[in-house]
Amino acid sequence: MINLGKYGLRSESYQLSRRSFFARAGLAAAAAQLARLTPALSAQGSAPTVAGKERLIVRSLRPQDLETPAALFDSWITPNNLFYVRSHLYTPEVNLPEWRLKIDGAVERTLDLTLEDLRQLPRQTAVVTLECAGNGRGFFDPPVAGVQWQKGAVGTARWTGVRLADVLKKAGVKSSGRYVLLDGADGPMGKVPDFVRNVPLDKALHPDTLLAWEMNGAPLPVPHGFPLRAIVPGWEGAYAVKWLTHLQVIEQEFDGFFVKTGYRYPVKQIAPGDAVPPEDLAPLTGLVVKSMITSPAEGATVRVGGSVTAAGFAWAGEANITSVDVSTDNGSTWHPARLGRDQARYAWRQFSYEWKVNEPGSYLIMSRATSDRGAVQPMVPHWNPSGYLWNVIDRVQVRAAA
Ligand SMILES: Nc1nc2c(c(=O)[nH]1)N[C@H]1C(S)=C(S)[C@@H](COP(=O)(O)O)O[C@H]1N2
Ligand SMILES: [Mo]
Repeated sequence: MINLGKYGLRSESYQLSRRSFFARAGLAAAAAQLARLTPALSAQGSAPTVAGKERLIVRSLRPQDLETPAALFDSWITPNNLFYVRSHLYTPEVNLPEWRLKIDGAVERTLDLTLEDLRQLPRQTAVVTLECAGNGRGFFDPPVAGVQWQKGAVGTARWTGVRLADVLKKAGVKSSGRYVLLDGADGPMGKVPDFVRNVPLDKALHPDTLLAWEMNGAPLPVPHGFPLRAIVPGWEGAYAVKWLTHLQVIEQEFDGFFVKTGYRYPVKQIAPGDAVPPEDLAPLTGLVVKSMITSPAEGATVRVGGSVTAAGFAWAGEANITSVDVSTDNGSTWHPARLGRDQARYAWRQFSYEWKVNEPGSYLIMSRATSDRGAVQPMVPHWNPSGYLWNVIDRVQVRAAA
């Protein structure tokens, strides 16, 4: 199916659903519209790319939504050039000499900080897995409007900066403060409102919550929020506000689209396709237990008589991974995978399982992670209207040939 999201024709939450679009326009009309809007592209007959991110799947060029192909994840730390990008709005250009971080609201002192000011505070580094709440949205049935992410709107980086708590301490949070509003330099775009988020005060004051200016030892790359972004570890990616310019301590939940409407999840189980009244939706917070097979690749051919390493990554937000089990027989039997040595709180674990391939045929390799809070990946998705938190047992189909 042609993915229109790939060509920047839509933005999450504002676009037509795949179903209604194709019902109205039909495939041929969609292709014609595509060709009109992207003449250079159809002339070359090749997919668009973004400088420095050439190996990523372009879900949208402007705003920039880039997905990492699952087969390219092969290290605990995701290199910056392979790290997914999710932006609701156009990427802002920030001029560092003019840039300031303003802190106001329910505080004793309003602050206006330069990056140099921030660098005077105690430095903090952490390896944290960042995942978009919409990762896997493309797998939901019935389909859900929004960027049709598959497996790769996730990555793990080493972030360096300061504790958000230390910055808030400098300002002096008043006892009436309940949330910290986070706003970046990106601004509204057509019908898409400004991207503003808020973090409950206890998570904002948690010593692991950061304002980061470095990603894997380099200054934050522009698509990832130069010069400063939030890292709210274990929580879905939309809390990690990029291009930060403004923190405000507020006394009640922020009344804007990306808090009151976006990033909300049903509080009770619903049937696939059902509408959910707003009072039955609550803000997303932590990521859920999940695993992803990155090798062998989907559709690969493996050798009968040989041994195949089934490998991937598993994560569970604020919880820790205790085990990953792998099945190669449609889920009849499960075998514990070996977990990689690299670990950090809030970071994914690598896993691998040596599979002896005895018979030719078609095989489904599956991975199922369990967390230290007893959560296990489900067999069946928890469908929800915005397509958040896909975490069904992962699967890769391969063929074994002599
Ligand atoms: N200012 C701003 N911050 C933002 C966003 C945005 O659109 N604007 N997108 C958020 C979302 S939805 C995600 S998943 C992460 C993605 O971070 P990345 O692009 O560095 O991977 O950034 C978050 N921070
Ligand atoms: Mo996201």
